[in-house]
Amino acid sequence: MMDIVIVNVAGSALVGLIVWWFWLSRSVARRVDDAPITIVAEDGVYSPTHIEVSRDRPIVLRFLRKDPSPCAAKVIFTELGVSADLPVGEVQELHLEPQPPGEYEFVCEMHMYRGALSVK
Ligand SMILES: [Cu+2]
Repeated sequence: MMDIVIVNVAGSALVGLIVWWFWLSRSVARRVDDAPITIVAEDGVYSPTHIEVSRDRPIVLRFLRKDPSPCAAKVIFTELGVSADLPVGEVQELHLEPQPPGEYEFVCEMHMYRGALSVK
């Protein structure tokens, strides 16, 4: 009887964690229309991971690569055909053409770093 209770509690906690994770990972989208923010590449993640901008407006993104490993050396916007070299410890500003609404992925060359640009 006690075993079943423990399993249920653990199960609920796990479900809760998964829900929280997905909800959180969507909710941390950062709007960058008015004040460009800096996307930091460190420890295998871009932070923030999810950027939100308005449609049909020029997009300015700043990248700061803190990870010295070659993995983080390049950022690639797959759908947009845009890529940029990221020098270590230096802010690199990227100017993108206005885009129609959609979800645009940005990754490192090995696709270990992953981020999403939402145009709304
Ligand atoms: Cu990489």
